[in-house]
Amino acid sequence: MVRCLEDLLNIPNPNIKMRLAVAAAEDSDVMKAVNEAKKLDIIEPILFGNKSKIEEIAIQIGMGLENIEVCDCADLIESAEKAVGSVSIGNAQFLMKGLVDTSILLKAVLKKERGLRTDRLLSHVMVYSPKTYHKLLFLTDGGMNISPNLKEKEQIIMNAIEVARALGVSPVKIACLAAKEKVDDKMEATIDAANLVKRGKEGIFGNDSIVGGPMALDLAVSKEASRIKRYESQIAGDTDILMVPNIEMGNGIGKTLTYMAQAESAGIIMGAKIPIVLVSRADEFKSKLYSIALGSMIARNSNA
Ligand code: COD
Repeated sequence: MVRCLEDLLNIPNPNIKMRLAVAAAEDSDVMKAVNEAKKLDIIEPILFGNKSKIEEIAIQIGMGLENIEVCDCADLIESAEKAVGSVSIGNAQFLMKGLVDTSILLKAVLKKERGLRTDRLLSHVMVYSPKTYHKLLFLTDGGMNISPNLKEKEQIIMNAIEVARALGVSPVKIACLAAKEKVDDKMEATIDAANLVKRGKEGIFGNDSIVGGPMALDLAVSKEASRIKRYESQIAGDTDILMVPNIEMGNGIGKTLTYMAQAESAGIIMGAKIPIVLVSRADEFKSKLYSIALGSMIARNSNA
């Protein structure tokens, strides 16, 4: 079981290394993380982007490019297209966002002709290890789906459960967040949360998961708050996955964990044929390294 994100760097590696295509690799922290992951034998990288900038950064950070494929691209769109193209044809087993905008990369992934879509929704899953919480905390979806409907939320939960299970979480406890605990006709998040709990009881998320909600964030992560508010739930104060109703709440909780609680993190997009490592450009080197390790583990699981 993975108890902290550092554990991701110590998962025994089989002989086959996963090849990672990095879109717009010309970023110092991205290249440092890629270099470290290569040294740890987690990946074999292919770098797409502005070749002269990549070479310049490689010198600055002491990264040898002798055995690394570097593909020169004219701009960010070409970097995204070519990196996506390399996973489409099987040259790489997973993809990472470098300096390119999230939406540019995701639009390239979503093009039908690339063959990377499945019948599932693509969604973003973050994993945090806040010092103030007793276990890893998963957050979804603060990175891709802007305002998902009920059906999309079901798939967002399924994608996050897949990541939690890959890290050994069992049972998986999912809190469907809203602004309050009672269903309110004026608040769609509360209505959807109640429906998701119902769907969970019907078994669509598997036997090993418990869905709760609607609930506010304090009840999801604090037993004390739940006791004071007399809120009874198997998952109160012991949530694994925070499922947010929209991208703004997800983005806000994620940035708060990073900047106010100094929580380390890893981020990934699930639901495509391959995992996509997606972290904010401002995220530090460690977060990028953990995300690569997480992506490599998921890619290995799906190639096994
Ligand atoms: N999963 C699977 N297919 C999808 C998804 C998804 N999540 N989203 C769209 N599609 C399919 C649609 O069914 C359609 O066939 C095609 O892709 C295009 O759909 P559009 O026109 O709705 O999508 P786009 O290309 O305009 O936008 C998709 C994005 C993911 C780019 C968009 O939703 C987006 O910009 N999300 C926010 C990303 C972001 O900026 N995050 C910032 C925080 S890091």
